[in-house]
Amino acid sequence: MEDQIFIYFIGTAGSGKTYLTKAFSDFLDLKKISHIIVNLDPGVDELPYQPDVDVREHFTLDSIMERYKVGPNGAQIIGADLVGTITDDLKDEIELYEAKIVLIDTPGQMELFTLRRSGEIIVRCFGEDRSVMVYLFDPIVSKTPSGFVSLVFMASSAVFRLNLPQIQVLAKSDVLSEDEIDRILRWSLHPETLYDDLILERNLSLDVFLMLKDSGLFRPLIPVSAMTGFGMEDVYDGIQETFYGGEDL
Ligand SMILES: Nc1nc2c(ncn2[C@@H]2O[C@H](COP(=O)(O)OP(=O)(O)OP(=O)(O)O)[C@@H](O)[C@H]2O)c(=O)[nH]1
Ligand SMILES: [Mg+2]
Repeated sequence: MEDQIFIYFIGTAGSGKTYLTKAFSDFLDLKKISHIIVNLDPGVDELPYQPDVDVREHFTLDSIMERYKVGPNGAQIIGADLVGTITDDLKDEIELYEAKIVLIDTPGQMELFTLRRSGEIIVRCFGEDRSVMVYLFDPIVSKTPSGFVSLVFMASSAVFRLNLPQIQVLAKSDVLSEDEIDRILRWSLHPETLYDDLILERNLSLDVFLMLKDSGLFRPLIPVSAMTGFGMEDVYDGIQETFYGGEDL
């Protein structure tokens, strides 16, 4: 379907991808925008949403462990690689729906999607010009300057690998105090304040920091909460901005 948009939710394990996928889907429901959810995590037991397309219809972590006689970590890697072999099937299943937006919930550990070839294969197969990633910053990791910088590096690696536009969100912002949120947002908007805080905690060469800053990979973080629905409109605006320069989808 032309004009279909693919939104990939990507972040470290437990950062809130699955619940944010659900919260954004609820928001699109309210706006009456047709969309579907694709679950790419073969290891998940329970989901807070009903996936329209589900990798578990093809294989699960348990089926891989049994078939290949491997433990859970090995099965995760095999599962990530197997996804790359069924992309055409998934694409056919997605096309049956003719939905305007396709929300894609990616597997637990982000490296399974960003570092293994299958992530790239999926993005290319589904259509890279119509795709954007929402990168989740874990709220607890984001609280310290070194944690925040580490997440910027990880977000950068996802852009570098998948070559997609990226919207950065501060996930589960309801677990942070207002002061904490303000401080983290300030770092994302004015990275020089981050450097000042960072050198109190860790020794990072100014050259490395300036390289990161000048790479353009610091984005204004959008605070969101899947729990309260906070920030969904801002994420939506960010996506519109990416594709239509701000015009409504
Ligand atoms: N307080 C709060 N908790 C949240 C929010 N979003 C998710 N959680 C909780 O955080 C935990 C992990 O959330 P998930 O959405 O499953 O995270 P994930 O990134 O999909 O996790 P994996 O796929 O297992 O890596 C769950 O127990 C959620 O209840 C949020 O906005 N606020
Ligand atoms: Mg998940």
